[in-house]
Amino acid sequence: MLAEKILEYPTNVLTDAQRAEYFDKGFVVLPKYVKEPWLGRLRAALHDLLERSKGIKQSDGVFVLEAGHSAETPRLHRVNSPQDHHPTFWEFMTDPILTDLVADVVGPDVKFHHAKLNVKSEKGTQSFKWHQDIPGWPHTDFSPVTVGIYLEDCGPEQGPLAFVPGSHNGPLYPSYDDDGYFVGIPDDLVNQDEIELAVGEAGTVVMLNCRVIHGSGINRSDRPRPLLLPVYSSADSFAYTSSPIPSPRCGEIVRGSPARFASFDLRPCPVPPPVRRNPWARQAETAVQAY
Ligand SMILES: O=C(O)CCC(=O)C(=O)O
Ligand SMILES: [Fe+2]
Repeated sequence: MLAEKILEYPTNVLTDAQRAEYFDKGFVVLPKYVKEPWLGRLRAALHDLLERSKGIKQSDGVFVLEAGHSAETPRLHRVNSPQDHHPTFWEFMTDPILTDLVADVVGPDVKFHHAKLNVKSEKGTQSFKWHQDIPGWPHTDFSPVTVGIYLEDCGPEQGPLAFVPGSHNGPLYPSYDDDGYFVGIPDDLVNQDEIELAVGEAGTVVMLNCRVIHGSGINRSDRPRPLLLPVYSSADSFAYTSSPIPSPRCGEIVRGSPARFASFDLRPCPVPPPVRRNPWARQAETAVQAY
């Protein structure tokens, strides 16, 4: 659904000012939006996944490990599709606490696309280089939104999400190298003076539009930075490719009704090369682990 149409609906959760901020800047931060008991349940689910990762020695399609990972000290960069590996995550991602919120920026009919849980363990992790998400999973319009939920407090030293405000109104960058790896956006295209950090206490939510330039630095602190990142779109927005982070739940309508017609935004959207490579296959060589 296009922005003009979305804005015809009243909001459920956001104030008009918060929704205007999302459409103006490409992101909005909602301090301490998720509270107990959800926070405790989500942390317990993360704990279960960390326990499960202890048996893993190499990154695979689910667990992306950080250097130094061991059974004694599990160190995770990311868990792909957490909603398929612990029921609490899917229950949360389909609860009105999120789906009503998402409806405020995509319209009343909401479709799930994929999710990840970026743990960014303490004491030195890979960063997420500057990038836009939509070249990773192009859609017929630009309604897709990622909802980031900080499961623990996140300060500037923990590698919080960082944004170039307003960049969702600029061009989209092709984002892949000649070998089919997602490489994001060159650092020199980003003016360091414009960057805004999204920090906050546990439960703080960041909604980011699929076009906005964002990234995050190395977590050099002694605390992890677990950030749950489900992605949704309007029900009438359709992906051009299969999801790079697959899930049997991709395409599920989590609020309202399925679409009978697709929505089209005529602004160009770059598509991935025919063969995409697994970024985690060369984790040591590149900091890009994004979209
Ligand atoms: O976890 C982060 O800091 C950023 C992750 C991100 O942008 C992505 O996974 O697309
Ligand atoms: Fe991203």
